[in-house]
Amino acid sequence: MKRFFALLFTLVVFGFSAPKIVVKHPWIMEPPPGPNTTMMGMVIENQGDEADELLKVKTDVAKKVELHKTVMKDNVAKMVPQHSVVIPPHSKVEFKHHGYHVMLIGLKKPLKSGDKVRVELIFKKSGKIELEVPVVKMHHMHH
Ligand SMILES: [Cu+2]
Repeated sequence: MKRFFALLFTLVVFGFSAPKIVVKHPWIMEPPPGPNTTMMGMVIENQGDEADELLKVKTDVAKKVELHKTVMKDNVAKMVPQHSVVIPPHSKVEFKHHGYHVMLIGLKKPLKSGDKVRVELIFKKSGKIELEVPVVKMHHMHH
């Protein structure tokens, strides 16, 4: 019996490959005057041996949150909603103005630089990751 547990332990520790998600440098852009919408960026790093997938982003400050990807079409930048974003093993995906980003649509209160916003990321395998995301001022809006 002891040997069985030792074997099981070995399998769990060394035989189990999994994604390992680390989120770095999250930010939310201080919304420009006008549209009640802003953008969130971050770097999602997967240090594990298996891919993971960002399925959903949740926050109380916006009515709706969407995953977007900016693509060039006929020389015009267009934002295309994404169902999910795959984070391959041993790599990182940067969320920023161009490329992938998180769109916060229908802000329920004004966000000012210096504010902190609670955001939940939901991954297919890693589950829920909670973040405190600072609101920052940006000088250029590439959108
Ligand atoms: Cu967008």
